[in-house]
Order: sequence, then structure tokens, then C-alpha cells
Amino acid sequence: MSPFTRRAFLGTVALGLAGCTSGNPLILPTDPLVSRTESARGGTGRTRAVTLTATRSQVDLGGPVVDTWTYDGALPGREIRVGAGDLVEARLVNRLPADTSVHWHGLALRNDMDGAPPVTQAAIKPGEDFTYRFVAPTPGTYWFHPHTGTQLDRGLYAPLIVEDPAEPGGYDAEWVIVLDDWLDGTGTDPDEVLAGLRRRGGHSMHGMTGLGGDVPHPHHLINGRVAAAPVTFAAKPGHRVRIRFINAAADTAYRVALSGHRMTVTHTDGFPVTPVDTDALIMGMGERYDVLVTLGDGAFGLVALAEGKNATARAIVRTGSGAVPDVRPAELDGKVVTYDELRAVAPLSARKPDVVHRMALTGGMMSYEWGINGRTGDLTPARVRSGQRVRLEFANTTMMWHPMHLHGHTFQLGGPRKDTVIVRPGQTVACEFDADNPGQWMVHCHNAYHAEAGMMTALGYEESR
Ligand SMILES: [Cu+2]
Repeated sequence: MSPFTRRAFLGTVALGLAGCTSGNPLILPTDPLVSRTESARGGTGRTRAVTLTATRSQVDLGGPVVDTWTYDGALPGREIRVGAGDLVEARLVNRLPADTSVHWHGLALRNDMDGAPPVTQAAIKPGEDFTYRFVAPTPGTYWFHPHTGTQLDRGLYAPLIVEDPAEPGGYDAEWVIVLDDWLDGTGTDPDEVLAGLRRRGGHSMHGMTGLGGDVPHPHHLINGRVAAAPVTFAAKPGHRVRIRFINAAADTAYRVALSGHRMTVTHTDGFPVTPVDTDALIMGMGERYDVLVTLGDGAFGLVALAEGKNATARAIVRTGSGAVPDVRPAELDGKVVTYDELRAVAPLSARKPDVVHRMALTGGMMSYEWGINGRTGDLTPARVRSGQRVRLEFANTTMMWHPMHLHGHTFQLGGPRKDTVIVRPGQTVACEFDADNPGQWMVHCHNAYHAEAGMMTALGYEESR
């Protein structure tokens, strides 16, 4: 059980309010300003209504059959696809034996729909339901998952694709590829694994890149299938395909490549970049990349190598006859595009930050306690005000890498726009954004085990007076 979920709804935020010697009153998710900000977003007037039933399910991973938790029995859950400006109306029915929530990863949505108990809503109890209603403001590749305990490491995840009606397209097909590391129902479950890490400490598995994980997941999946029983994508030679990659794993960075092809990166975390060619991508948990590829003739392996874990997930791309090539395409050892090479098409204008929050990433494997600025799971918010240019500095003082995620905003990371950024051991990474989405927002590591073991805090808008 998480130390956070035991707290009452808004308990932590209310605490911040009570001790208001430290600043002005906070703008809570229930503040009328949150609704006013949503109204100002406008929208298309179209509504996309869906029901998600979170439930215990048995899932065939393509050999291994596991008991797990899913949305509606599907793994990944069914994609939600809307146009920019559409209203998403998603009713979550909780048939799990535990509290849950749905977080809409990467969207700058209204704060009270962010799905992060106890800060933005009360957890949804077993047998209860909750309807999320929000405008999907910006196009891009997003996804959704619970923000409760270690549930992200079960089967509760699905893509959320926001289409851009103004986009030229220029491709023949579009594929969504969801990467995941899997252990639930294989004789253990994520809560048991976390309890074990806390009892015994962890064993960090560092690979060549130092991007290893803490937990040996026995399976790695592309779209819910193990490498031995891959999904096949069929197309014609010469077709241009847009691939939307989503890393939904709990504890694994993947190195991704398509054998016999280069990929042209077009988007990072939903936002367009000046196109750059690469052989491979490295993706931390929570990150998304969109790429374009022009397909050759034959059969090709789309491979995701689990960094530091000596394991792979894969899918097959088939445009003609022929055997599927080896499990480890040469492209995996080719050029890997870096953040530095990427340039947002619409960067934030240059501006001096009005406020800087330094967040030291702290903790270690021995006691398996992780934190921010030495505090474990402390949701007392770092304060910002509407209209400010805010700079967050993540300084990694640990021996592990951390994919850091900010809710409700897409920051500028040097060149690209992102909402999740890999911070390597010893590295300091600066992210800047304009405070234009009032409310209380989580900032945390997207390793599900690190977040649950305390590497989580909040960013809180306060009233400007
Ligand atoms: Cu972490």
C-alpha cells in the first residue's frame, strides 16, 4: 500500500494550505480557475465517449497465459483516438480488488481530470466509477494508465492518439507500437516485487548505456505479445508508414530498430521536431517517439532491446516473402539519435526564468528508498504562479537513471519539447515551461518502483497576490 493512497483526498495540498506561512494560497483542482482555463481552450464541440472497465483478466501473451488486470480484457487496452480539441468523456468502472485512477500521460488537460490521487481526485474505490471529461488540447501520441500504486506494471495501459486535423499526413499507414516489460501473473505480481525490493534492496542491472533496470521482468512485449509470438504488420514495398512508439514499461528502457531500415524521427512526446534520420531510438519509460519509414521488400524485424537486461521484444513487418531476419538487427548498434540532435518545430521563445526549482534525485538500491531533495514521497508542492517561465533542474545524485515526468505541461528540453526526460547518473537536466495550466501537478520518476518508493513530488500553482 502506497503511503500516498492512505491520505485523504487533497490531504497533502490542504496541509500546504494550513502551513501558508510559506506562500500564497494554492490553486486547488477544485478552483474555478481550473474550469475557466478549460473553457478558454475552446474545442471542436465533438465528444468522444468511452467506457473503460478495469478488471481482472486472463491474457495470452502468445504462449504464457497470465492472470492480470486490464482495461476490458485487452492488452494493450483499446486505443482512444480523437481529434485535437475534442472532448474526451471516459467513464472508468473499477472492477479491480483495489483503488484505481486513470492518468492521461502527457496531456496539458484540466487539473481536476489528471487522475493523480490524492492530489487531483480521490482514488476510485472498488465497485465505484468515475467519468473523466476533458478537452484534448494538442495533437500527438499519448497514453493512459493508473496513477495508483504499482498498477502501471500490470496490464492497465493503452494509447491515446490525438490527431491533428491540419496535418498533411503523407503516409500510407499508421502503426501504434506499445512496448512493455512483464512480470504480473508469472508467479509474482508488482506489489510483491516492490515489497521484496524494500526488504532486500535491489540489484541494479546496468547495460552498455547504464540504462539497466532494478527488476528482472521475464517477458518483454510489443502490443501484448512475447518475441516468440510476434504481431505482424503487413504493408506494400515502398509504403511510407508512420510508427508511433510508446514505452509503457515499468522498469525498462528499450533500444528500438527496424531491420534493414533507417527511421526518420518526426515527433517527441507528441510534439513535432525537425525530421532527423536514425538507425535506433532509446526510449525511457513514459517516452514516445513518432517516426516515418519507407518500407523495403521482404520481412523485417521490429526489435526492442531491453537495455541492460539481455532480452528483446519484437514485431514483424512484412511487405513480401522471405524469412524474418535475426533477432538482433545491425541497426541496434548503429546511430542512436540523442536529445541534442532534436529541434522542436515550435520551440518556446527564449526567456529568462522567473523561478527555478532544483530537484535533486536521491536515494539508492540498498534500502530501496528513492526521493527528491532527500524527501521520500513528499507531495508538498514546489510553487509557481500563472504567467511565469519556470525552470526545473533535475540533478541525479544516484547510481541509477531516472525518466522524470511532469504532469500537465510539455517542457522545452534544449532542442525538443518533452514531458518525460531520461536523467542519467551524475547528470543535471534543465527543463523550462510556461506556467499556463493552473492546479497541482505531480512530478515523478516514471520507473513505477522508484515512484512508489518515494521519487515523487508536486508542482503547485499559487495565487498571485
Ligand atoms: Cu527513477
